[in-house]
Amino acid sequence: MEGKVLLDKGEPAHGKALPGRLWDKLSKTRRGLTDRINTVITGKKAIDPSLLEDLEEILLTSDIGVETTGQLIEGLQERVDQKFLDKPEQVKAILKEEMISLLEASQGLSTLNLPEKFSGTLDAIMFVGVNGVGKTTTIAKMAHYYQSQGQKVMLVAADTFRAAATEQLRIWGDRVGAEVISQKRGADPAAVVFDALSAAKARKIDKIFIDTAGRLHTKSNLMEELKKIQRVAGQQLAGAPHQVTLVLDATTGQNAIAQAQVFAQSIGVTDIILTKLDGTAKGGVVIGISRKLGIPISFICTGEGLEDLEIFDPREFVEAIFA
Ligand SMILES: Nc1nc2c(ncn2[C@@H]2O[C@H](COP(=O)(O)OP(=O)(O)OP(=O)(O)O)[C@@H](O)[C@H]2O)c(=O)[nH]1
Ligand SMILES: [Mg+2]
Repeated sequence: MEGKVLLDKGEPAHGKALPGRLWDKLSKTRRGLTDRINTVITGKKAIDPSLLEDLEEILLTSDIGVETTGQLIEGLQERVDQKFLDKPEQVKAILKEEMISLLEASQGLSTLNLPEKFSGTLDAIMFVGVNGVGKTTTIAKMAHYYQSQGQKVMLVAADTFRAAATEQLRIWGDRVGAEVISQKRGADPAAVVFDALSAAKARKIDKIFIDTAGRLHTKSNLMEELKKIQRVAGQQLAGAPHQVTLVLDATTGQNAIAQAQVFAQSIGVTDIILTKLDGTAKGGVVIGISRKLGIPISFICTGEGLEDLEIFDPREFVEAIFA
């Protein structure tokens, strides 16, 4: 008798944690995905081809991508064929686990400085991406994040092309209390980085964030400029840049995948940050990008403020877009 009482007390209240900040921020994607899936499975008695077609359509319009959607639907079909799956209400739980394992597979490929890692020596992190994706804002958030972890950070204005770029980085630098290294407009970005690394070594900085110009990934001369920055950085500091972080705007959906492929092929990318997940129903693109490129996602951004940066956690993310 007594044992039974104890067992009852030990059970979690409703088996679920309270929805957190990420849950609120990802509401648009969740509505597009979960609410629509709920609608198609409610009242269905069996998993028939028309249900799978409806699910396929929903996954595609959430920007998960054609191939990844195909893989998820095939996985469901196989389970139906093997009689491991027959109830429509089981579909969500299976899709969720599949998405988490797709994401975890790419995260596992990484051996680099993901957020938890603190090397104890100077790390140079170069930010790349097309115009307006959120590079400069994300650098400010990262600087703020690492400072709160007790690290010394420095920002480098290697976008010497756009008139207001250095000024914008300065304003963020002032706000977070980090030093910003810059030169005059039109200076060689590689030279700016070379000098900044020298200053960072002298000042015992832990992390230096390099802001590069927003550039169209189709312009090869601009890719050459990024390669030059990489080369010259390595001459000043062995192994620099230690990370090449590609920033992608989640609201651009499948176009973000195309950009990622070009950057990955041209200059190499160590990790990806997805921004603007707060304003979009296309959050599924995170899963497509991860599966297609096999590049780990280090952080995601969900707003314009300094605190709107989250360490990417596959399970937490999928739980927030899939209820
Ligand atoms: N809603 C939302 N807006 C964001 C987020 N990240 C950046 N932004 C906004 O996106 C706009 C562009 O951000 P920037 O940081 O200037 O982008 P960038 O890549 O540095 O742009 P360029 O230097 O011109 O290439 C700004 O208005 C930011 O406030 C985010 O996570 N959510
Ligand atoms: Mg910028």
